[in-house]
Amino acid sequence: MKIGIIGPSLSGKTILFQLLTGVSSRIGSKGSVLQGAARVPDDRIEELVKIFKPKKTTYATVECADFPSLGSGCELTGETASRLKACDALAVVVRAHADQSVPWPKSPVAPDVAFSDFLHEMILSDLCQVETILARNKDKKRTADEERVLKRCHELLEETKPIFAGSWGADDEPVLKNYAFLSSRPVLVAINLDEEQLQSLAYEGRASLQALSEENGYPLVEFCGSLEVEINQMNRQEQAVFLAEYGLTQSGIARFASAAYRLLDLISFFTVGEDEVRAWTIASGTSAKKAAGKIHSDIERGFIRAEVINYVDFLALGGSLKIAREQGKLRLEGKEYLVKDGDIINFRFNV
Ligand SMILES: Nc1nc2c(ncn2[C@@H]2O[C@H](COP(=O)(O)OP(=O)(O)OP(=O)(O)O)[C@@H](O)[C@H]2O)c(=O)[nH]1
Ligand SMILES: [Mg+2]
Repeated sequence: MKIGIIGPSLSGKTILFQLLTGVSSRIGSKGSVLQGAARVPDDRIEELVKIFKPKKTTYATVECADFPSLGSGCELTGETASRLKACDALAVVVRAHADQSVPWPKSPVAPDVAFSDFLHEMILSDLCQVETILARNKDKKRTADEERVLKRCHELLEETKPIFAGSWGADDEPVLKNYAFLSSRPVLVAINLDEEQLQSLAYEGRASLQALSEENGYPLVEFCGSLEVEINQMNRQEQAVFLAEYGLTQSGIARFASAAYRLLDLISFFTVGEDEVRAWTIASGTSAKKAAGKIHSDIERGFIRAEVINYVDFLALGGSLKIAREQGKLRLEGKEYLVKDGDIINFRFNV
């Protein structure tokens, strides 16, 4: 599962990507897509570390890809569109700050205009594809599901709506997945502000960005690229004091990573102990047996039972596995159990 960072040129994509992943863009040549993993902040991990004092701590991560810039109208070439399809979600970075030292590709563009340009490009690219499919395969037999989904996609796109904004049922999902239209992906809108805008949350285009976000179900993250660079150099305590001045509790990078994780519909389960406290990433709706396979294929193969307690219940019991066990609060779950976000799991297996 991967989120692609895209947007008009000089909007702040690479700065965001570098701070998220620690990967320097100088490694890649111009025009290539760089990949890296961003740590997903999690207060629960921090609590678990206090309790278990492990030798090692491992956070969940989310895969990010930094794309080369789009033109000033966010034109999507066929090549970029197909490269973006390798991503499960998109983060569109648009610029609200007007810092003179950062040039505009042509003339200044308000962030809502830039975002709706991108949205239209994505819709147009899908519309072309849907029409080609519908025309090319006129006499080809399609299943009723395919026919219905394609028609509905066509309707939405003609109304300039992304496919993601449609209401889809379980029968539609496999078809949508198969065609992999760009606008069927969830989108995060990341708005690069200057410091004053971050403080006042007043900038041109904010209201219409919020309307677009609401209409389509796209979350927004507001950040200030240059401030994030400073925050990145501070220790935890300094960060907290600094962020409080902006009425924030988390850096833009942290908010972005969390939002990307949610957008990709990922959840975490934990394994705990003196050696390691670790978050493991799974898609929501993953069974206990499959989740075990994340740790090791042997554990999946030899799966017997999962001993489970949710983080919330664990904390309510004073953070003691011993007490949880004594009180019978460690549930034994079978292989079909659907793992919940925050489950602390000990897998019992046989090799
Ligand atoms: N003043 C100011 N400058 C910023 C901010 N965010 C990014 N920049 C600067 O803007 C320039 C472009 O940032 P990048 O992160 O490289 O933007 P990009 O979208 O990756 O650019 P391309 O890949 O060339 O399209 C850099 O010089 C950054 O230092 C910000 O919040 N404020
Ligand atoms: Mg860049």
